[in-house]
Amino acid sequence: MEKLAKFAENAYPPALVILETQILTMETTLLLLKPDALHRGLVGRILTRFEEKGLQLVGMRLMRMSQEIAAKHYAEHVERPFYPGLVSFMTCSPIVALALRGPDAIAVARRLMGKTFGIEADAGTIRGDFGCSKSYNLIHGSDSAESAARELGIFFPEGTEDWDLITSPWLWDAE
Ligand code: 3AN
Repeated sequence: MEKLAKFAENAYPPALVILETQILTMETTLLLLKPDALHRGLVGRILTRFEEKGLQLVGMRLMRMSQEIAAKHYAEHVERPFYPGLVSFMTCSPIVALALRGPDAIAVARRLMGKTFGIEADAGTIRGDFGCSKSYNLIHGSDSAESAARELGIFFPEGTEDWDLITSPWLWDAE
């Protein structure tokens, strides 16, 4: 009994008082590791960035992006001059689709990715550290809650994996 009381007193992580302003929204985001990431052998290193940050892997698929999936995924860009090249690039060889969960995961993942092309992306970001192309940019990440829901539906139609990350109290303040 005494031992148990002692343990609770020194429980890890210590119970924190979470202020209203610290409450974060749990989100799941969709990332695509593009063909250049696979050809360059960067899948592991890119995934490591997200794991180290504390996002939870809840979906992972090595797959081909078909013309149909490309048309759905990039529907908003169909009129853009770069659209045909973008679709050829994304369908030329396999990609890896990832679903990652965590507090504010959509914005957190976008910050880790950096600006659209490596040439202007900050050092320390994935695009900033691993590339200087103005066409190939290694990774896609959902840019809003609406796109995340839509894109997760395209790449993980059967849903994502629901599992407990035992380190989450250390990473996410709660859960
Ligand atoms: P991001 O991926 O940073 O959200 P968006 O949404 O502006 O970038 O563009 C979607 C994708 O379209 C980019 N990931 C990139 O692959 C491609 N793209 C955007 N602008 C260009 C461009 N000027 N030339 C070629 N591809 C482009």
